Amino acid sequence: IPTYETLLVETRGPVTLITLNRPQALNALNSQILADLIAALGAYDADPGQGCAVLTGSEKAFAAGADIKEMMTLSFADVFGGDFFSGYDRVTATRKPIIAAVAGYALGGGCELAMMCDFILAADNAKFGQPEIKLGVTPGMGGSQRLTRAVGKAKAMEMCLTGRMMDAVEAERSGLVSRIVPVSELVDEAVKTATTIAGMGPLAVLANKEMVNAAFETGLKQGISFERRLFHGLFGTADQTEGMAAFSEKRPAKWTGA
Ligand code: CO8
Repeated sequence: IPTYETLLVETRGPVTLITLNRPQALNALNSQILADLIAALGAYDADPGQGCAVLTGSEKAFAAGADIKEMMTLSFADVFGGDFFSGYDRVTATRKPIIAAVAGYALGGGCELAMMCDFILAADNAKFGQPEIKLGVTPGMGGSQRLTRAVGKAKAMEMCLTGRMMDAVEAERSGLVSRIVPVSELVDEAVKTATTIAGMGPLAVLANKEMVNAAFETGLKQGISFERRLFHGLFGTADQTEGMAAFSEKRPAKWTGA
């Protein structure tokens, strides 16, 4: 595994654990973190031995936002001309699953990065927010759209307009996170969940991720049609034959990804 300036990357069996590591700035997302993340996620996606990734930060902060100090002197020409933040599209282009394991602050771009992952497991001390309005700007990495789809207009609008934070209990109640776990168990629980996913048939994992994402991106009729066609397509795979045979023979399936 290559080493990165702003990330710690390790594998735990079939799980790639990526830890944001700029503790001096509460993991504020600067251009080096983006470059490192793109490289690490690309390597994960390309490695057939890896089936699920976990993206986490520290106990104090998943990430406290885009790096304000790096951003403060940029002009309109810089950000529009350079399509600032568009590099994060590479995170959502990752085909294999990524679980965000969030402890502490997930603010601004940090909340947006967590929402780019496939689902969020929250530690009991997690705090989510889109405080950009306090800096005279708005979310710029998808927050206004993904937060609204996740928690509905009322909460998303209030959070974007006031910059208030949502704690883990409210985030779970609102559908922003799948579960809450004690902060000391967060990474282990996320790796355990990722190990379960990595133990599934790899083609079925890709198909399930694509179709749940389609629910975010298409209308109902189109989404249901997309689901059905992908479901049909899996009947062309050896893993469908094996998975159903294993069930009827009461034994674990042996996936080949074929
Ligand atoms: N950027 C840069 N540095 C940061 C950031 C950040 N987002 N957050 C924290 N830091 C730094 C602090 O400056 C401090 O550094 P130093 O020790 O050198 O002064 C260090 O991290 C520790 O932070 P604090 O001392 O502030 O720690 P506290 O525990 O007192 O407070 C908070 C923690 C509440 C998280 C506080 O740090 C904070 O409010 N941070 C900023 C949160 C924020 O506003 N995030 C949104 C940023 S904007 C964004 O993400 C998207 C912008 C979209 C623009 C679109 C353009 C196209």
